[in-house]
Amino acid sequence: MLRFSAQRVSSSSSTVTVADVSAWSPEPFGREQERNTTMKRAFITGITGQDGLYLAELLLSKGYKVFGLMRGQNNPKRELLERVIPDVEILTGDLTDLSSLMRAMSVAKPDEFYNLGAISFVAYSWENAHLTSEVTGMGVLNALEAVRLHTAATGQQVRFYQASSSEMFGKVQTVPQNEDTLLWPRSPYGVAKVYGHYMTINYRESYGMHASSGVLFNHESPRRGPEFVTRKVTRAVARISLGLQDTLTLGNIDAQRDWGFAGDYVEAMWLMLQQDEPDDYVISTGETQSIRVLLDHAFAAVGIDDWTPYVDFDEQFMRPAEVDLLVGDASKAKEKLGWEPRVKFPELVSMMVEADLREQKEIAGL
Ligand code: NAP
Ligand code: G4F
Repeated sequence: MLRFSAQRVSSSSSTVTVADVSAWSPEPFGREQERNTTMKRAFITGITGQDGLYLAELLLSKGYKVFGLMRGQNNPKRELLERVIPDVEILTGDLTDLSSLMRAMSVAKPDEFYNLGAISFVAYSWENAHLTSEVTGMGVLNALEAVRLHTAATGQQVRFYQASSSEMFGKVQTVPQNEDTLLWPRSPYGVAKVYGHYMTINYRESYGMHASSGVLFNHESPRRGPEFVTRKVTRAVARISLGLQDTLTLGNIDAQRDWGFAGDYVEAMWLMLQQDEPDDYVISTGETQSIRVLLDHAFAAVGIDDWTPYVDFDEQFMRPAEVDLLVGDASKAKEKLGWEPRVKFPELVSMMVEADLREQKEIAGL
């Protein structure tokens, strides 16, 4: 049973709304693989992001003590975190600052380190290629170094998860893509992720670190940032159906993505760190849809069969180099982790449209 409701969180400078999906209660995956998690400690970078929130909830539900890294001197998402996941201890720091990570490690003393922090918006990465390389690429090196130095100083073994991405496949060399597919990134973000991916493998091979990479395909939820195409569409569809917006402007609607539900995908992250041996895993649904099909489902959810009058094209949303087709083969994750996605694409889109309808009604006082 999936239940979603929108929450509004006010801060002094802005009002942030978030779909509260904390009521989402998964059937536990891989019970037989569960180690004794009594007060195990986890440290998450990217705690304020979509995946950080779901992962923190998952780990808290398993009895972990969870620490999250938050950047900035007055991050507007602090209040959101304190409301949605009050049991998480927030530590300040930045992936570009190794000393801040070391300080956070000395407090968190984690058994498991999930490196989810990144500049994650592909389009933005062309405009801010250097910054993206620093955070999304070099940030991984800093995270790995923080773990290595912490272990050297304390003797504590720390398992490490790196949030790798299907964007690394770029100009895809096989269909579907699996762990052996040649990487051919098409964006500064993709290049930075390839660096982080191989650095994670290198630390595993060089230092014997329990370091695993999840090569995750696109995953979405009501918590997805509104800059990404799924949430941009579901939010606009909700607003159009409520008479709050006339049209939706997009770029390349022929691109195809393998879209899953973020709540399912964070389970795979956790499972990777419960294995005796570290490894790399593709996580995907195995099904791909174009943005046209996304539009079909999203508009149908509010009773609109023909979306063409509502959708415009603008060159500004086209990318210098596009990833045309992504579809993943997650057989290894199924076989070794016992992981499979549960939420199907139509259900995911309906869930997001419904959450956006609730949120937009609340904002508009309808
Ligand atoms: P997201 O919602 O964009 O969250 C990114 C997180 O990174 C935010 O918490 C952000 O903090 C943090 N961050 C940004 N710059 C930072 C810095 N300099 N130091 C520390 N933290 C920083 O991303 P997501 O969708 O949850 O994805 C999580 C991870 O998985 C990312 O690494 C992403 O690249 C990767 N990934 C995502 C997908 C997907 O489809 N969602 C697929 C494959 C891989 P602020 O809130 O302060 O900005
Ligand atoms: O939703 P998107 O911005 O996601 P994209 O580029 O696939 O990246 C996401 O998934 C990656 C995994 O493969 C992650 F690593 C990454 O961090 C991020 O989470 O765009 C999806 C597709 C693209 O082909 C884009 O060109 O939608 C197309 N699109 C068309 N019009 C648009 C728009 N994308 C956005 N964001 N906005 C548009 O108006």
